[in-house]
Amino acid sequence: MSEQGRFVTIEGIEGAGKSTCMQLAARVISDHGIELVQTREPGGTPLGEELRDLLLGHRHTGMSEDAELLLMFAARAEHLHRRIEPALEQGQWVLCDRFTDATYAYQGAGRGIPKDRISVLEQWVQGARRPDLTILMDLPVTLGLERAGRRSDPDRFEREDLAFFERVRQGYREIAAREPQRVRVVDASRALATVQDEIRGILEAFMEQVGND
Ligand code: T5A
Repeated sequence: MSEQGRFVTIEGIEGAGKSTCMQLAARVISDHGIELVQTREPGGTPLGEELRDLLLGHRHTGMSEDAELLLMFAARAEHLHRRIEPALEQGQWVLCDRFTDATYAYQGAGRGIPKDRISVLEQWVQGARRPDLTILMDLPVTLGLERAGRRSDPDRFEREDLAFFERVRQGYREIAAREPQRVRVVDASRALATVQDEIRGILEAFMEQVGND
């Protein structure tokens, strides 16, 4: 049986540069001859992408917090079952734009849903599966929203107020403080080339460490 792949996630508030840096991260990993699945949450499967449309679109602006939380985990259950677990089992790596840290940050810190309720769903849907490495792209909320706003019409989350995103950012930083081994914080307010150099360094160090395990 081949060795299990590794699960790498990229997190951060709106406009942090996750999508931009996913491309670079994918290249750095593939350049080491590692087979890679590149995906995102919510989404990553046909059902997950439909749930993403419901979650980010404006057809259900008054969606309850619990419905939002459960839809995130419904998409995640499908994603794990159809894409993430099969890829990892085959020894491929998975690079995912957002995962459950986003749920703790947005639905937990942002919306105020207690952590222990989220952790029940995390256990149920994921079992022991957790990311092996998470890159948290951190930057001031105003800068992130400014960058995101330049690019597209606001989705349902992007219409939240500044205080919401401050709580989300803080939620992410608390996760990083609790799990410094897994979560590497990158200052994403700097020039793109500088941010990408740091991400490259983190990934190369991680691949070397995995190679030595
Ligand atoms: N969500 C998700 C939850 O609430 N709970 C969950 O469990 C999960 C999984 C998903 C939404 O769902 C929520 C969170 C989100 O609100 P999304 O589209 O996946 O939405 O995520 P967004 O954060 O909305 O994606 P964005 O595209 O806005 O942000 P990115 O990907 O971080 O930013 P990116 O790369 O598109 O860059 C934005 C702009 O900035 C420029 C880029 O060129 C681009 O124009 N840029 C820089 N400019 C200057 N300097 C730099 N260093 C730059 N880096 C990027």
